[in-house]
Amino acid sequence: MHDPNEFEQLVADAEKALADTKTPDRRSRLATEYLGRNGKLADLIRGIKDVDEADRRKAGIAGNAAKARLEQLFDAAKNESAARPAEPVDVTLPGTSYRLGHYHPVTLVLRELEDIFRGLGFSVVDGPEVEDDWHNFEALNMPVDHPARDMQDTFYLAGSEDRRLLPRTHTSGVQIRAMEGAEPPIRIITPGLVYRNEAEDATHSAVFHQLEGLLVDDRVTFADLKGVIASAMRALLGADAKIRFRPSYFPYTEPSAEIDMSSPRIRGGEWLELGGCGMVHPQVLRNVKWDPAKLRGFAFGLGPDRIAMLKYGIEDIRSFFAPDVRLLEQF
Ligand code: YSA
Repeated sequence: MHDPNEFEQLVADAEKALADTKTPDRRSRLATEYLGRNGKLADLIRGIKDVDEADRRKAGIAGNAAKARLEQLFDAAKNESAARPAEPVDVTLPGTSYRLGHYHPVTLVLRELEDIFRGLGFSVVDGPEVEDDWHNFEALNMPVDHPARDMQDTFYLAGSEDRRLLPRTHTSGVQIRAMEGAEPPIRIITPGLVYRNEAEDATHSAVFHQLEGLLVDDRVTFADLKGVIASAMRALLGADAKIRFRPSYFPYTEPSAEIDMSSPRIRGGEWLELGGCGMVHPQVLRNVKWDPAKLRGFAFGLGPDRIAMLKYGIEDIRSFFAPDVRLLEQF
């Protein structure tokens, strides 16, 4: 700095800039520009040390005066904008519209099924997606080397050789978890994701949902199982939906069956596979220390993705797991 008059010039500039400034936001930025620690005033004050000795005192006084004047200017501007009444609200302007999200079609089916089964007296429980060998296989009557383990192609988690942890291949392990340490009777459903090392196509995904059900009490028959499944599916798909049971095999049920359904409104009434079911095998009850001489039960595992495909006319299961909001926007 060479000329103490530069302080006066700075105040004049600030006055002019303030007069041109409309918004409180701009004004506050201008205050920082002039009065901030690295602002224009601080710059000039730092330059005082370079002024000729004879004028240095005068420059100091001018600097202090400029600081006081700038503070006064910016304070006054701030007070004036605070005192001004707020802009009037134009109530005729259209409101802000927000985009609404959509539930995934599989979530819709799962929620509807949960409601239906709650109405039939079942409670909804949750289970872990990473399961151990005992719950996913062994307690379900599938010891190591049992050929039925090949019915589901399993991924294993690396580094878990001692406990053989795996992304569960079905929700049936939650049956064991629900019974272990509990007292009969029991009536639960458990929805969730399962994982299989499978080739994918329009009706097979390597990651998909299941909805497991389990009921154990002292007098339970296959007729109860048929009644529960038929009324749940009619509630979901309409009173004209038909259910059929085909003999099948699962190591944890005896007898076992495959459930098919048909509805005149879905693919022209074609029979479609819905899931597996059966009467709980006595060995499964023994594995959780329940007495098969006193207890009977039924269990089932349904495929909600396939049900959602049928209900909403979706051709390819893979679209449920693809990140495309155009699918979701339709529901
Ligand atoms: C059987 C008896 C019980 O007492 C309890 C449950 C079960 C079901 C058994 N745990 C199971 O997983 N059987 S399953 O392999 O046939 O799958 C059941 C349903 O899941 C199928 O009917 C189908 O609807 C669906 N599913 C199977 N693989 C699938 C699939 N959905 C999509 N993609 C896949 N890859």
